[in-house]
Amino acid sequence: MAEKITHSVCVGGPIAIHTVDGVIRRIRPIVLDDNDPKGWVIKARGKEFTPDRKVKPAFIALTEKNRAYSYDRIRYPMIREDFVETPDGKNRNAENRGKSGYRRATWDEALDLVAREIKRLQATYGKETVTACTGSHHSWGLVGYKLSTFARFFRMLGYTEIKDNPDSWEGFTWGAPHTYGYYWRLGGTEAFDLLEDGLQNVETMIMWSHDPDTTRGGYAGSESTLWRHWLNDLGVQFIYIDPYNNFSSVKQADKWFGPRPGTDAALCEAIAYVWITEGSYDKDYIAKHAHRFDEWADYILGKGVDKTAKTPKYAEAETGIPAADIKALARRWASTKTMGGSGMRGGFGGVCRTANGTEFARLMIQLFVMQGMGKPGQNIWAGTTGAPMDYNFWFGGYSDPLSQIANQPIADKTAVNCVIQKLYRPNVPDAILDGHYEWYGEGFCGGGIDLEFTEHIYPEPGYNKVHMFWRYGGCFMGTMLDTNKWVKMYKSPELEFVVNQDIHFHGEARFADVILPACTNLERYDIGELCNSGNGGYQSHSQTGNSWQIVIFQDKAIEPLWESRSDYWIFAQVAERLGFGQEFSEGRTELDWCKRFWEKSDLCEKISWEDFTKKGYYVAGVPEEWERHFGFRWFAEGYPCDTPNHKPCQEEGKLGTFTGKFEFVSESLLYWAPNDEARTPIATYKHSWEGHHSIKARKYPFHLITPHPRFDYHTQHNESTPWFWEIPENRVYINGNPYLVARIHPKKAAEKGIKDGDMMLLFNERGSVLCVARVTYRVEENTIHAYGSSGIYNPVDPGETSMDIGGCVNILSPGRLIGDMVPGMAPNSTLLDVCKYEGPIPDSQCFEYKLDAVAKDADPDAESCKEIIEGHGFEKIQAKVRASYLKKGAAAR
Ligand SMILES: Nc1nc2c(c(=O)[nH]1)N[C@H]1C(S)=C(S)[C@@H](COP(=O)(O)OP(=O)(O)OC[C@H]3O[C@@H](n4cnc5c(=O)[nH]c(N)nc54)[C@H](O)[C@@H]3O)O[C@H]1N2
Ligand SMILES: Nc1nc2c(c(=O)[nH]1)N[C@H]1C(S)=C(S)[C@@H](COP(=O)(O)OP(=O)(O)OC[C@H]3O[C@@H](n4cnc5c(=O)[nH]c(N)nc54)[C@H](O)[C@@H]3O)O[C@H]1N2
Ligand SMILES: [Mo]
Repeated sequence: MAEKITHSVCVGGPIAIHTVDGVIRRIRPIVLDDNDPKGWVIKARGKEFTPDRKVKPAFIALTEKNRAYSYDRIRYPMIREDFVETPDGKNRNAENRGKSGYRRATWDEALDLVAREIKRLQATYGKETVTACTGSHHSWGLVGYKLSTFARFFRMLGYTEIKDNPDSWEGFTWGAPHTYGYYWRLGGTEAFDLLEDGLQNVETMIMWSHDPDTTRGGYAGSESTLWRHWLNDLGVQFIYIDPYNNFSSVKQADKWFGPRPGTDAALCEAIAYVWITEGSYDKDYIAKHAHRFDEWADYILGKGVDKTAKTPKYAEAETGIPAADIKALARRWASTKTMGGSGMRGGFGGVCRTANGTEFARLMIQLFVMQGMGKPGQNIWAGTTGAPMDYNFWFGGYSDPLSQIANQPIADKTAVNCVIQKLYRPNVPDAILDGHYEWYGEGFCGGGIDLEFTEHIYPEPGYNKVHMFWRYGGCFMGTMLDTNKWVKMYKSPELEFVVNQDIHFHGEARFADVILPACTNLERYDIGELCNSGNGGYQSHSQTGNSWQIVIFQDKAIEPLWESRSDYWIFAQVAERLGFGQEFSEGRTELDWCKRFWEKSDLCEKISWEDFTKKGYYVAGVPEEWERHFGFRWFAEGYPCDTPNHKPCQEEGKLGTFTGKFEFVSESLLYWAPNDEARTPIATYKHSWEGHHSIKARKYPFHLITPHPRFDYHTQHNESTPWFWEIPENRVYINGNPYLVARIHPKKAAEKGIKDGDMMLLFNERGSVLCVARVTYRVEENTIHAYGSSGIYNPVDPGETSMDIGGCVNILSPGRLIGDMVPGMAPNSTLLDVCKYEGPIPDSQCFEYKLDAVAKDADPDAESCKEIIEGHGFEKIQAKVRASYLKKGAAAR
């Protein structure tokens, strides 16, 4: 037996992969050895805290074996059965996309077709006729990353780029810079060294729209769970504010507040009201550091244009939280050292993805400012970041332009896109279907606040429209908005040619003319530093979400399965056919590129290439007396900024706002957008355009919230890992189909005649999704909770905008953006109604479509892979999946 242990990083953290005879047997945490450096020690309140000597993956990472051998891997290149390669691109049966079957093709046939179509289309309409887009997330590794390999190929080709919306940060990106700058962190905060500050000083933690045990596993693994247990052991009290009593809250909360979704800004205003009327805020700090505070205070006290005092009673009417509780919360916050924040990094959270997201973000920051933000134990810090690190060791994260194979110095030549026309991701279907679209912003606006106000128009004057879509990943049915519009777009003959390149057969794959099977990052070489997302307009030093700073050689654990190939190989092949193969690869293999990252970073000074690739990882130790740079301390104490990610303004002791102070009346909004109704110069609570005050609420009385899935990383795991479907809080089998669980309050369930375990239809004017009801006091009364951005897209009538039985709740979300000038997504501002579903139980055979498309083992060549799988128990999973799909009659429960 040939046994091997290799290492990798996935979206759920680092893993060690045990293989035997070329087959993955186990996925394990990485356990450090005696040669690795010692961990940091934080001394706090008479105790010492140090991390365990292993690197802890999130549980989603432990599914990597299942994901590699999944039943829904795309195994061969495929071409739509009724696709006709007409010379003018017309009459290609576009309307059948989504329901047509596929035939297996050879790689040569598929790649030749793709190259021919690119040539034809670009010769006819110009370079801009091709557009392409990845998801927000990607398998980990700097070589294969979307900003590396994908970007290199498409920039060299020339194409209409699709700008991502800052989906994780929305309200913070578009709101927070107008209060405290930090546009270069997309409105997120700086949490440097706040783990130590928290352990030493904090008394109360406000976990606002935050479920860290669920979400922090993304990127950092489960490292920070232990830190929050340490805080518990020190007697710190935790307050959770979330319409759903989420998993971390159930485990940890001393108190849970369940506001009506999208009304948190009113809660902020009332907390401020209590502090102002009781005099319990830091007046000296405000006098020194705040701009136009008094005007805002007047507004809170009812002396503003609306003449309404923002009393706890006023907030009770909006949020549903009793006024006495609001007062108690405000008083505890003011009388104890309090830290906290919104969502996974303090500047995220489902609440920032609502129609009121910018206003909440600004008001929440203002509250922390009122208590002296930056003083010991008083800060925005969500208990998930801010571990000590060696700031002098640089390896590079995926958003660093210096760490992408699209650019120098990793490549000899930087790839430059010659097309300036752009599309905006949430509105790609609108642009294609209407032929015209206008929007504000640059997607991610890390380069400056002014970028938020740039105007774009599609098509750009003098440019042609897009006629080819190369979709890399297939998740948008489950992760974008009002997603049935993507169905309509795919069926439009405006798109003459559609390619889908993914690892698993996700929702959009079935709308492609050609499907190209990529392999997982366990089947190719790569390199990456755990949790380092880089400095390219994101949040620098995100590795502080992790206890160990660790760079990993992502060795190839197994050969690509079936006929899948690495994305690099696929792009190199097409580049070859289009005449820029050599320019694309610069003669390098993927392993050669990995070595470039070692060579061009500090890693080469620390460990030889041979030792690094042999051991598989390198841990950068933290010096015993590490440099401390507490987030915001410099500002609170009035010295030039010393945190590692500073800007010139901060060296002068100023914030990145117009005035350099915390702006309670925003000068940047007064300057650029004085009439913007969604985001006013004074941040205020505003009724949602889709909320309980809307006329629509008469018909659709419930708020749907669709947070990030506890049992998935967006669409990447649930769909391909059937054992997740056995978790009763995730899915419940009925008639062989694993239905997503949606949660409803007992009072409302009774009114609707719905019992726990009943089939419950979620519906509004945009579509309907059939779920299984969980009747629970864990949701606020007016809320329906169902994990979003993860559904298995499974319409009963394939290819149509019909009822879905896969839990694809993003079908129900509004396509409307936060404001006319605020192009953020707001999936948590969705109204709908529910009913007990008593219609015919859908025939789960429609799943067969997917299986047929991916699992046809017609060719005997497939045998070797099949043997691998059968020899190691995967056949059982496979059989089970099939049986459950096919089972009819009695419910499987
Ligand atoms: N309702 C609702 N919707 C939301 C959100 C919400 O809170 N609620 N949150 C939003 C947020 S913050 C985010 S980040 C987005 C996430 O939305 P997406 O980024 O769209 O979601 P993923 O499922 O991560 O999509 C990744 C896709 O890329 C593919 N892929 C991964 N690695 C590779 C690779 O190496 N090669 C190839 N070829 N393909 C690969 C995967 O198979 C998958 O199809 O969802 C957003 N949507
Ligand atoms: N397991 C897992 N982990 C992940 C991800 C994943 O898909 N799965 N995705 C990763 C990504 S890309 C990101 S951006 C982060 C996202 O991290 P977050 O933005 O923090 O995650 P969410 O789940 O959207 O929001 C957190 C909480 O907000 C609550 N919430 C929703 N609406 C409201 C509201 O109106 N008011 C209040 N007070 N609370 C509200 C939800 O119930 C949820 O418990 O997570 C990352 N980690
Ligand atoms: Mo995200």
